Amino acid sequence: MYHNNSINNVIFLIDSCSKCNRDFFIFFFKYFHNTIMHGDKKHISLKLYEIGAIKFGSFVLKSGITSPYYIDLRLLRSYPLFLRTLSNYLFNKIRADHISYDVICGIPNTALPIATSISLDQNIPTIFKRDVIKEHGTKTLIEGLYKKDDKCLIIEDVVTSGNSIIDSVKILRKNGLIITDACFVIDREGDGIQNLTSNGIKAHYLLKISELMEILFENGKISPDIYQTFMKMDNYSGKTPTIPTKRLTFSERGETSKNGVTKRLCKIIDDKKSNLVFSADISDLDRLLKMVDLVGPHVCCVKTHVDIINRFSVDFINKLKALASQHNFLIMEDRKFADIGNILKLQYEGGMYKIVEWADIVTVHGLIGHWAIEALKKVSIGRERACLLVAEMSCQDNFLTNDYTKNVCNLVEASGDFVMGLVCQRKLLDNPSFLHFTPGVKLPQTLINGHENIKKYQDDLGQAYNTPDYVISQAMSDIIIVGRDIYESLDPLAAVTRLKQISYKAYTD
Ligand code: S5P
Repeated sequence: MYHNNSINNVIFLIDSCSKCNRDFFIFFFKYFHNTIMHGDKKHISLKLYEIGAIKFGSFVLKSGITSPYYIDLRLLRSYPLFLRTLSNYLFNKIRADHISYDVICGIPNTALPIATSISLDQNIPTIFKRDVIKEHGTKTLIEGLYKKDDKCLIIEDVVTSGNSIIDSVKILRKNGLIITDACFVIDREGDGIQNLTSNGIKAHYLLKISELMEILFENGKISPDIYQTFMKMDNYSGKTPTIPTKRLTFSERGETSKNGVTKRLCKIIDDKKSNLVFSADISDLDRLLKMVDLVGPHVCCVKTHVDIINRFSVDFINKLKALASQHNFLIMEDRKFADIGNILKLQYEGGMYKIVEWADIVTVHGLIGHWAIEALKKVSIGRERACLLVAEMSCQDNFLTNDYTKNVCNLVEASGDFVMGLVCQRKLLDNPSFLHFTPGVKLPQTLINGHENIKKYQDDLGQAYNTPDYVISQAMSDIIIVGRDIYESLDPLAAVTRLKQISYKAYTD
């Protein structure tokens, strides 16, 4: 039972117990949870990513090499519960691998809180090696109690070349300690393990960097581009970083498409320097039109849910169309069709909304397959229209699987010109004529625990958010869709301006 539960859940359970039960739980849990399983690796990887401990960009490492990613476990000290969880994983690894020790030694600085956490939880004494000898007092280089021939286990956060460990081990050995093992969180898959082995140190670790990246990719946290860049690296250790190729401009992408709506949208985006879609999810018709009039000059498209509008009328549509031509934006109806072809046709052309008559773009779920597109195409003959297929959703715990997303991508690629792209959370298609639209976007702000580096946050009904910069630069999407962060803002004009600037810059940079 405990193997399948996340450690956090168990810690919560433990914390809610009486003192006596608590001790029993800790013993029981630690006894059984002594191996690192795939679920644990996933938990660690996603949590490290969530707290911002895995960064993407261009980083010069201690060894002088440039790497397109950086692992910063110093942040762990800001997340004590997770620090403790991770330290527990490491301790279980130590047990599972039957490592013997008298003392443990964390390598300064990042591994010190990890070693301390293990020490406190397991009542294991620690020592620590100073970088420079203290000039006053005892003038010791190694702090903490130990005897000659004590066995010392090294604790480290990340290993690339293994040199930090080897340097410390030399001094510890000179002072009479025996060192045969080192335990660390991530193997960056450089030549660290080889170097440690040739220095008589056996390596034990929780995760390889390639496993971590694969988990992030499979869970939609990094785009195929970033993943491929990583996979192409020599030994994944950052020795030969591949510089991502420059993206085509939107105008260039428009030229690659045969769809008139894509061409128009791409031109608008470059003319207005805005790859921002405003999601006008406002029920009050007058407020909606006022807001669209205010933000219209700064967006490439306005997205509606007409079925939430009180007092919907043809007059409303006429006013919206007038604003669209005045401020030069397209209109998208986010209908998310999901019925059989025949019903979908009736819904698109008829009823009180007559969507085909005024919406340049309409959204449709991918689950119906190619008949949905046939039905929409049939209705829109003689008009310049396009649709977007929903391949991924921003809400948490949704049922769209990777296979589903892949099928939708295949459908788009096989569907010809009527489909202009995808609603998704990251770049999924290489063909530049298809555009990726990503909702679930919010400006960065001080969030949980006051830490700005948390990328993902949510509303109280499961909507999960990323920052615009993350969506365009890291997830490599093309266009952001933003609703509440604009229309609920105290200053919608400032919000829309900032959002468009950040997302257009992220694309063009
Ligand atoms: O996965 C999705 C797909 C869409 S189209 N997640 C979404 O949130 N959307 C839409 O984007 C949603 O219907 C809403 O209109 C908008 C997001 O609104 P916000 O207020 O959370 O920015």
